[in-house]
Amino acid sequence: MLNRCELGAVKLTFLQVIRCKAAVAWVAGKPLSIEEVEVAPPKAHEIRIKIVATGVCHTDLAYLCETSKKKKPRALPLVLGHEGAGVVESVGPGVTKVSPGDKVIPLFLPQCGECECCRSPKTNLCTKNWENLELGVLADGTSRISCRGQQMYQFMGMSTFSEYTVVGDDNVTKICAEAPLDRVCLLGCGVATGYGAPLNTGKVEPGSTCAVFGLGAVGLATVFGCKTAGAKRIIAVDINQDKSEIAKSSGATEYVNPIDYSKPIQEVLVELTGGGVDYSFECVGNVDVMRAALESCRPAFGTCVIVGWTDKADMSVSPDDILMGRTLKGTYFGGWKSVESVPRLVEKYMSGKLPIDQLITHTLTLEQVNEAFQLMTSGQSIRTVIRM
Ligand code: CXF
Ligand code: ZN
Repeated sequence: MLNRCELGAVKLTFLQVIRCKAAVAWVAGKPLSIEEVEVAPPKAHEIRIKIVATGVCHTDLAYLCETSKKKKPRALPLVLGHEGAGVVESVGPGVTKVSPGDKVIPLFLPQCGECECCRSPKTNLCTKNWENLELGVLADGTSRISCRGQQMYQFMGMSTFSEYTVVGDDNVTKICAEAPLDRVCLLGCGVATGYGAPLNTGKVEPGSTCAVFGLGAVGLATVFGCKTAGAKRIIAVDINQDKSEIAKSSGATEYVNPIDYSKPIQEVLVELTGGGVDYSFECVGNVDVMRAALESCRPAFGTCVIVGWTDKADMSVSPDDILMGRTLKGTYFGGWKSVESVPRLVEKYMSGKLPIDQLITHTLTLEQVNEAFQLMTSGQSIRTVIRM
């Protein structure tokens, strides 16, 4: 039984539904539309976040526009966005790790700390609530965002293209109070994924030769990760010549444009390196580029890491390439155990050891989210950040 003093400590708060703006995907492949949505209070073990900034990642657009090869069609209507940062507005019962006012980054990959994967040092792929996150709902099978009475799916349980969202408490991490949210939001996906790929998944060794395919935010963070790992040669590959300078300032030692050659880029790289690279990274999400990246690796011990996301087609691999000692791996969220690692990556950024600013070429409003997609597909932007 509670005594008077304990009773006095019990705070009863009645949380209200919040009406705010969100970018809604009603139809696959069509522009998002800005709507007034209702964001319900957080239930047990959930956190309602005021999103301050969100990056626009290529996966948001690919998910909206590409048809999955898997049998399931995309669940619509949907609120996209999975690279956000914000401030805790309220918490549901049972939440202990954050309080209102804390700065946080929502995480599409949870870290529950309890599942078999969380307990293993071999992987970061927490299995908590996995099916629901993929479906676009929270742990109880529903979403907290609705529009004119209709439930909206929450992309990967996130929906950062909304002024407010609700996420599970294993899908969030508290970061330092000084962090600029319109920069560190990129640690919610692109920069964490790219930077971790060579360090955690490829395990690039000092003196190695690396090739990075695709020089968006993920690819450039991968280049920087290769540099951090001590790679001697880092060959940046992209069909957009405009990327060559930023690739070099991110740590690339060479830039190669496949358009400049009549033969396949893998043959060019094998020749350039006298047999193939030690490590290659596919940061596009294109199955033909994935094959090229694998074939760029040297036999015997070359490793190819798939970093870019797609589910629209199968990739083809010649068994002979694998038989001859090449390793094909994939990375999800750069191999980072999310909750514990993202605050450290924020600290790294704050101390100047992890560049993010140069990747942010455009800052727009939520109303301009479709322009952000256009800037991305036309190759004009590296990352657009939406400030709410
Ligand atoms: C994706 C992978 C699929 C879920 C959302 C995030 N990675 C990078 O964009
Ligand atoms: Zn992403």
